[in-house]
Amino acid sequence: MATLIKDIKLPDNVPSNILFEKHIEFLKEYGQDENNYEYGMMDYLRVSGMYWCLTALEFMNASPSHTIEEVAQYIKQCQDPESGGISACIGHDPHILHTTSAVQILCTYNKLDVIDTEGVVKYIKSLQLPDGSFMGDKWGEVDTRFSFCAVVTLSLLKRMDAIDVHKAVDFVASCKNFDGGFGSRPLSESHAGLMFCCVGFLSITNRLDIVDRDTLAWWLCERQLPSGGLNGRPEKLPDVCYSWWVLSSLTMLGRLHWIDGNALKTYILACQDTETGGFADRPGDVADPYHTVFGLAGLSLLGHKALQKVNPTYCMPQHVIDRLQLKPQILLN
Ligand code: GRG
Repeated sequence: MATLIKDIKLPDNVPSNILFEKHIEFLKEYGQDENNYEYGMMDYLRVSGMYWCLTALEFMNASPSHTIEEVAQYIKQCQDPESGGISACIGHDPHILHTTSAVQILCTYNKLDVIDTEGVVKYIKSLQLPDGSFMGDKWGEVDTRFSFCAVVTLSLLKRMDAIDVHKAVDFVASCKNFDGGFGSRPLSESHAGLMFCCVGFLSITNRLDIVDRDTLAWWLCERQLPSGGLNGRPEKLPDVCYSWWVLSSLTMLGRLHWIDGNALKTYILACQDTETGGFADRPGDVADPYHTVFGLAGLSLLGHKALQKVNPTYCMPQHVIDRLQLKPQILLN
């Protein structure tokens, strides 16, 4: 069966470097006006949005527009005293994704003491099902993203003992496909984003022996298109966020050198908005904090010296992971 290659043509004038000042201004101003329509529309992803903005600024060694205390107090108000989970914004239902983002932010700034961490542990534990999988929240959606969030959060809190790790590993192993990749649930299509979640999960649980290393790394390398950009699955367009999901997975597998790093670097730099600042999914599209943090994280993995070193498993500054004395498994070349 023929494979369709969809791709884009890079613009003629690709910036030769990171537009630091523009990105810092873009991130500091993003979503600040509470009276703005977009502010209300972004309620459902606010705490994760804070993680994207703050982490991107941290990678660039820049400080946020709010004080760390203000950030921590906002997160505190998002914690549900009953379940212990953290929501996207004040008054919403808690969800594992925002609970993880909140813990990542608070660990980065050494501010875990503002929330009830035992409540968070109780919440994550309550989401594990008998087959080892995790729900995203009390409404029951199951996905390997939530398995990853569970172990990221509990390992940052040093409370991996709270869940059944063996069963959690069995569930993720059951999501492995014939092509070496992983999907969101057993028999679901392989996807680079979920590959990151499953490889990251196995890196934290020290079970990377479960992956078919070279088959998986080959599938990930196949994501690189003639433009240099990466897609998330066959026959899809490139998107700068896969610079992170794919590259971090290849790094954990010790196979980063299997892709053309220079071509990818050019693609990522081309996704910068030279007027507004920020990175977009593809050159010329509208920039946002999600694509900005993962574009910068990808450049950090490619060895950009002016950026802080990123940890490939946690997508957090390496110095924070070192401070917490965490040692997620990374396979050597
Ligand atoms: C960053 C530490 C850290 C945690 C986040 C939530 C999560 C953990 C990761 C998300 C991984 C991810 C991007 C999954 C993709 C899910 C999916 C099936 C997307 C498909 O969306 P489409 O069809 O995208 O819009 P493509 O690119 O395939 O067209």
